[in-house]
Amino acid sequence: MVDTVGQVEFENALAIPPLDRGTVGPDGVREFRLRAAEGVTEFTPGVGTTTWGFNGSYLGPTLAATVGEPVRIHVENGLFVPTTVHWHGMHLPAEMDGGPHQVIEPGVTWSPSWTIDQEPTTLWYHPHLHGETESHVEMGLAGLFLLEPEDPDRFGLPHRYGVDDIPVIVQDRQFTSSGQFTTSTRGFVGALGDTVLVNGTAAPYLEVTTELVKLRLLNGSTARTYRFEFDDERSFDLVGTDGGLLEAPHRTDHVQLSPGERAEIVVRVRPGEQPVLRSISPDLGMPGPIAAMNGGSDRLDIMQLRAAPVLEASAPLAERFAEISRMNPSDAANERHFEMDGLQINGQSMQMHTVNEIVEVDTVEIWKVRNRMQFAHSFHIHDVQFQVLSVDGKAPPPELAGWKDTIYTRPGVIYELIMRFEDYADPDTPYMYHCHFLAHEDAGMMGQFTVVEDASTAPKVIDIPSRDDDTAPFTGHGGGH
Ligand SMILES: [Cu+2]
Repeated sequence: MVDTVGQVEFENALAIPPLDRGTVGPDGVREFRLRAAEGVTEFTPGVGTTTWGFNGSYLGPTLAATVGEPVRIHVENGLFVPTTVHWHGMHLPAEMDGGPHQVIEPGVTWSPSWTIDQEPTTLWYHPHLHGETESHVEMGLAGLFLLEPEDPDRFGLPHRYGVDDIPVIVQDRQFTSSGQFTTSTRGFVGALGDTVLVNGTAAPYLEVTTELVKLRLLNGSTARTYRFEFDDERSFDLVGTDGGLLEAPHRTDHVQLSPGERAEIVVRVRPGEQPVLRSISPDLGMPGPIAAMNGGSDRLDIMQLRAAPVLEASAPLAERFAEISRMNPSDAANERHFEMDGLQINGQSMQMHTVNEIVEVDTVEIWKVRNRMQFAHSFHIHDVQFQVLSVDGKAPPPELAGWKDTIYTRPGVIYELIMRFEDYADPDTPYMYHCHFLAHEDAGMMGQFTVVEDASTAPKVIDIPSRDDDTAPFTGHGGGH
């Protein structure tokens, strides 16, 4: 069990990843440049850790585009191994998705483009190379991708990046005695670190200068689930989940996120106070001793907020946001079942050439997902944001009532999800669905689906370009290059 509550000194100012709005070229496309490369990061002054980052040594810039805009991202692989970059939560053509089929070889630049066509929200990007996702994310390859509304002043939500709209990328890491990353402490869920980094900062504090501050929480960890709360158990407003705003702020005193999930919360502070964001014993739904081996008893100090002696007034938060139009189960053209058992889905492991599910374009489907184990899993679907119809036959709780792309699947519980596969038919390029515990995904707990015009003629086997180093193992943390 890890317990750092009350022991973290909060001596480092929280790093804010640079906001990158790219540049709009003559063709009207907003263009961004990312370069993945190895570097050295000092999480502790004087101790250099070998890390990977985009446009820097650890993590990457926060990309931002406005809903409706065409974008193009030039991703250069400056590493010594192949990688990919997946736009988690993004609705886009499969060949732009950055999954296991869009490999970027060392020295190569990949330039996907699409038009932002979904609700404003907090997305993120990270590698998705089959079998290597955990190691690449652990080394530091991840960043946020903000989809902004045309009218940022709407609903009274704080929206000044780095001032009252704060990225909070939470990751746990374990360090060797020489200060290098290691993933040697593992539960069934994967690597569990004893040091929390927020935006790559250990023991962070955030100076708050406004009455209301919005935190964009991303669980950027590979395996750990957090149950975020404040040390004084204050309540705050949960305003958004993975794919967009809730219909109304949900007043609560905690929010639980499994790997890959996001939550936007608005916190009110009083002058001079210093509340601590922490994670206390996430409810994993596993039997006690098993939960304890997977972080279920862990208590972690995350970040201190330091409110200024005088705070700038904030606009009042709206009591209601926009209505979410509910997808109707009677409109569903198809119902599929996904049984998670062991490290497989429906008794199958990920095969690069196998299309497990074929979906017809412009249809609504219901996916029923069940984790048959006593151990934790989660379920993430590419391309779409889904709505949760039911959890264990009951209406979803407020935190699952909005748009989601990743959901924690408690043992034994059936999650009924509904989604629309609006466009981008392509019978030859699959999207992924998978457990977002990255070690499970790497072990093959993943399947592929295509979105096609005509399911009766779509291939169930696809060609995959051969790669010389297809089976080359990851050379390990700490590099040596
Ligand atoms: Cu899993």
